[in-house]
Amino acid sequence: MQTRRNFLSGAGSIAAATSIASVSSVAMAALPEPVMQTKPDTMPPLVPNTGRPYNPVVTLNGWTLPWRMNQGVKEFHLVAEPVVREMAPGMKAHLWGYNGQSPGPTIEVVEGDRVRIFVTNKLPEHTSIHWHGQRLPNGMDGVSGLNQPPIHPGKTFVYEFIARRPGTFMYHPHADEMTQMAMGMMGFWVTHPKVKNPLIDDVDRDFCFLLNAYDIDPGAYTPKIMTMLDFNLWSWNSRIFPGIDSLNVRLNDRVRIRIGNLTMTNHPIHLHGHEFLVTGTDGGPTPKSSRQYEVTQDIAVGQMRQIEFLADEPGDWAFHCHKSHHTMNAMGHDVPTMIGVDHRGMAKKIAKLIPDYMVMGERGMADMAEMEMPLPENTVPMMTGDGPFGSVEMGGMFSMVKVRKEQKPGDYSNPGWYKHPPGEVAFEWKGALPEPARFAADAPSTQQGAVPQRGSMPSKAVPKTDFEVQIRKPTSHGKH
Ligand SMILES: [Cu+2]
Repeated sequence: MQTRRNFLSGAGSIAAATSIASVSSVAMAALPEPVMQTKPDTMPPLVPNTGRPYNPVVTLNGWTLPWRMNQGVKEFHLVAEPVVREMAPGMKAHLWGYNGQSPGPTIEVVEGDRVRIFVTNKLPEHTSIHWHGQRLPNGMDGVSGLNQPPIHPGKTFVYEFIARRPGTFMYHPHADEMTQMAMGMMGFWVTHPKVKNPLIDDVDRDFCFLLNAYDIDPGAYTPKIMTMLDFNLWSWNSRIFPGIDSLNVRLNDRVRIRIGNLTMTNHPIHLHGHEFLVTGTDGGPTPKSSRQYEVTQDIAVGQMRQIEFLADEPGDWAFHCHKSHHTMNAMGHDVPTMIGVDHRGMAKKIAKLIPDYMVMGERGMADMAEMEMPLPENTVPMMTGDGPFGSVEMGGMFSMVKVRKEQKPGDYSNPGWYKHPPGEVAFEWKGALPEPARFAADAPSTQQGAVPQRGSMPSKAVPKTDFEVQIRKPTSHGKH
């Protein structure tokens, strides 16, 4: 639950106001009380009530950190600490993060804001924070050892700089980075434009999330920090499908999605049913002349991308990483390919010894999605997610953009499954199937040694019984 103790509440009793006034110089010098959040739900946008106005973002399965204004400076308080993150219903991970969550809260400011961030270290080892992508004084860049001494456990450091350019940014430690990022320490940062920027369009909905990855054995709780590539949980904001909320929008909304990649590999992020423009990268808004419509945008390690589209097609549109191993949960690795292998005889023999023996994967892996297999405690199936037509057979980096006519402006709640108009769903063909026509090359195909002529095209349908294949095996010493 969110605890925003007294520092944000404007209206208080006279007694409270008096006591604040009487201690103001002390109170103003003190740190802002840290705000904590432990729920993994997508929180509604934090509409600014102090400072310059802007259209706030919505952090997928996350939240925005409240601030206090102190003599014109926006003050935030981040607490680096161990956290418990529910990655999906049924699976919790013991991670490190900020203010009760991994990732940490999103920080939203306006171009030109002076920002002061207090960072308290409650980890068992030192840390620091690098403000990825920002223009700032060198000593505020957060590389431990290079720009500053490390923040030791129990200590608080202060970072202060002006948010000089609008755009999409991230924050993460630059101290024992491999461990701390593998443990989930990262967060999002959005700097909104101060005045109307010709390259930054107004949008109705502005979503953001980080791509991250963990290696947690089924049944375990803590990530293996030495893993470099072979992660088994591919997540968005430390959530895996079906734990990732859908992005719910109103029909004809202009939608922006900001994505940052802090995994160890690239992710081609793919949206169904719409084309989008890449309107921003690490360096800021893209020139309009460089924009082209896409349906997939690859996001490399350490990069941020902003995509924008008009949500003008109603429905539940898949939105996912296009690496098919990244839309799977744990257990996806080290399973031999069994497609086409007939296990029936062997399975029968083994079943005599082990009555519950089950063969996996001989008809593809789809069986896995619906199989009632006993899972170890604290894990989720490799592919799962009940849809209106059965299992979605997905995991990991998968969600949906739900476009609805009835969705109210500002309503981010899940509208449920799309109700397809009659005649607009793929259906089973119940009629007869014609015999498939088969083609052969013009060159004589049954004559030994015949080679199809260059440029010869298949042109003639022949019955399949005439089709013959010549195989010549090379001998061990290379002679025929
Ligand atoms: Cu991916």
